[in-house]
Amino acid sequence: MKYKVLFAIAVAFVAVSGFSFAGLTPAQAPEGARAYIISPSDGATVSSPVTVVFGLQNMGVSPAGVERDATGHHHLLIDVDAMPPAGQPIPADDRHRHFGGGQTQVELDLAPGTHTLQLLLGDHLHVPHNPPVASEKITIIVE
Ligand SMILES: [Cu+2]
Repeated sequence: MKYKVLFAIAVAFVAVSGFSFAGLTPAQAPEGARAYIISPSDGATVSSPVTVVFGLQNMGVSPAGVERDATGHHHLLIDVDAMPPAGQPIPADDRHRHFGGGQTQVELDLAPGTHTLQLLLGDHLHVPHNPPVASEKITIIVE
């Protein structure tokens, strides 16, 4: 639950420093930045728990709360249809998972059925970069 604590700290920082969410300036995405899901592969049939491994090119991973150029932390969107809005922190709930500790993989408990997974990088304040660094959305079948 470390990511929830880090998220809370970042939200508290934003509140204290008086920024409004709408006024956040997203971090610039470096040239050629690319997020991708290393595994599972698109269309795979898997069993729960599912190990999801996050890939990132031309960009580094920093924990939430650490402001450093050309870095961010991973978010995994689970069964999310619409990309979270630009210029705002990515929601934190069961379908928008934050990896604010700088993690690059997760063991996911998923109910049997079809699910989609997509990565979205966020900056130190959990705001998607400009332009957003997101993976392709993959579909998996959980037995
Ligand atoms: Cu985050």
